[in-house]
Amino acid sequence: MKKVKHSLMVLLLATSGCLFAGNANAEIQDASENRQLPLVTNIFGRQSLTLCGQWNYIVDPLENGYYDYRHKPLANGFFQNKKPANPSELVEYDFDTSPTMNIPTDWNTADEKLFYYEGTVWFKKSFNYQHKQGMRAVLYFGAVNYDAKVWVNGQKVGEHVGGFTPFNFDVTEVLKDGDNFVVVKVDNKRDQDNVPTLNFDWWNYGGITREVLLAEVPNTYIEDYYIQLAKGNAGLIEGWVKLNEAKAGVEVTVDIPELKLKQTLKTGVDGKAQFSVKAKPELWSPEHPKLYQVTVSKADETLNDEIGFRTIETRGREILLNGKPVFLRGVSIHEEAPFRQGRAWSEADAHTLLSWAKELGCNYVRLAHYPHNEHMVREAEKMGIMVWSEIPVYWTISWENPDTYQNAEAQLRDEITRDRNRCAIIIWSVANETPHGDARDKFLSSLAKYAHANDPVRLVSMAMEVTSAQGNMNRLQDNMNEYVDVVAFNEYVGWYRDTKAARSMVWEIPYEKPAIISEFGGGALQGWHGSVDQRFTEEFQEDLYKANVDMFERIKGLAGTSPWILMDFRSPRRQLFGVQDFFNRKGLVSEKGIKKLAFYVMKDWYEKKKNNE
Ligand code: GCB
Repeated sequence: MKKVKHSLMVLLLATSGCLFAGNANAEIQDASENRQLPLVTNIFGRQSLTLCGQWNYIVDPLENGYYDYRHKPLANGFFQNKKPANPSELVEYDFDTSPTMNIPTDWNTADEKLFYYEGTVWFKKSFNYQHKQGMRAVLYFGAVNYDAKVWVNGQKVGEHVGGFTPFNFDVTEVLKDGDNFVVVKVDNKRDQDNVPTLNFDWWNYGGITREVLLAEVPNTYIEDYYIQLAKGNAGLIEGWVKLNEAKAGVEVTVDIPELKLKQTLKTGVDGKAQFSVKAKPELWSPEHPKLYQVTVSKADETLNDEIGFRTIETRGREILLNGKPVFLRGVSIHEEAPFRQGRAWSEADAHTLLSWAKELGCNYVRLAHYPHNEHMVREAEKMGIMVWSEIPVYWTISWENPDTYQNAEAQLRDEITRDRNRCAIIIWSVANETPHGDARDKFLSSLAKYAHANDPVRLVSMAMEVTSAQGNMNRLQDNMNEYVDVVAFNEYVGWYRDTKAARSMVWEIPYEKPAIISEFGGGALQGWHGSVDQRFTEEFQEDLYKANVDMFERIKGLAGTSPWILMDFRSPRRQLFGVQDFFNRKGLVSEKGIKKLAFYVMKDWYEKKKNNE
């Protein structure tokens, strides 16, 4: 059997500048098993059949459906969805009589027996399909945490690692008219070399956590497009349309009727058509989140989108939105479902979380610590909220492992590909709280360069740590300062350090760049009241916030803040019985949606900041 690496690797090598060469995914056995396609963007704007809903599942802690008793991969694993041919045949599993889960969901909250489970679960969905002449079928997953192996009608179509980015396969050749089935083996075991690594402060929700779709596209289709303002130029819209094939002379059109702007273009030999056109769009901003209807089409294909136009730049220590200085009144958010717990994934989840952010006075959110679902970003855009989007390069990744680097870069690539037309996104963040060192510097600077090379307009940042604090003097020092546009750092004055000292703290940020406090905060159990000296009371948290905002007034060049965090979230690291109960309690809002006292401290401060602008 011919061994091939996953196509992801080929793509990665082509784009990474080869600083780190490696294979982000496991080896797969045969070329016919790899049907992964570059990401098809604007998936919700395409003709598609939903594969959301009830999927049968089988919990498989020993991967018995994948390996034989010698731990060799089975030719006849659960992916065959086998049925006994006669009553005497032994088949020790049956998807159709197994329980079901309503996808998308995480298994930890969908089945209480799986609350702490980390391992393999098999999922199966049957569906009906009729092939249409001249069309291709693309099987799309919004996200699967963490390792997904996918089969259609018993044939392997590919694999993917990384729990928060979309991926898709061309399944045209393996579908048949009538009944079909897809089987996914999902494994969320943590590993040192993964991204994120073994240790992180959030729940490792496993499963098919975002939508699954079967999209239909013409044989030659519009794979991707980019339509945004040129860097720093509010009068020039530029972009490109890219086909899935390197086919020259195909006519494609970009139409923005409200701007009376219609560009008819021809693809070049690379299958790409570029344009650049003068325009005077109303600019998108938190006060005026104007979006335009945009149509990208060719003879047999029409894609509709809503796109906003804004410029984002820095000048000295300022961030400029549409050429004007803006203070980022933010809050950090985990992709954690309000009220019901579990992974958030829907438009409704996004709306609830972002409405709380709005109520807090936010014009900006930090979507921590991984790319959130597409609805979250689109909803933020509609609501006029700027976004920091992040990949889970968190704490102590395997800096020296080329596969780990390739994995991180692939996640960054897919995050940018999915959201490059979302004007709400102003910052790509490549890391959170990483330990200083040469290998880490090489890893992170490569990611920052990659982000800049793949997105000509947005800013790049990362959440750093304060490394030198002496007495009341804090100094930010990080070699990565030269690779980022915005320096950001997490500080926990009043919680992990220097309790009650924030009011006398002095900060020195020795870089002529805007600075954001990407995290600060402390825990409180909603409804627990007591003295300002009593940890975990609402009063302690409230006082910590008062002292911190007082301190912020004295930080030169402070361009924004995103307190940690909007809502209490599940974390296995938070074990204090009766207080944490596996929740990180640093939320300004409880998991039940009740606001804590500190919420109002931040709200008042943001109101003042806004009025002073
Ligand atoms: C941090 C991390 C964040 C944690 C938070 C905490 O610095 O970036 O992921 O949840 O602190 O609560 O300790």
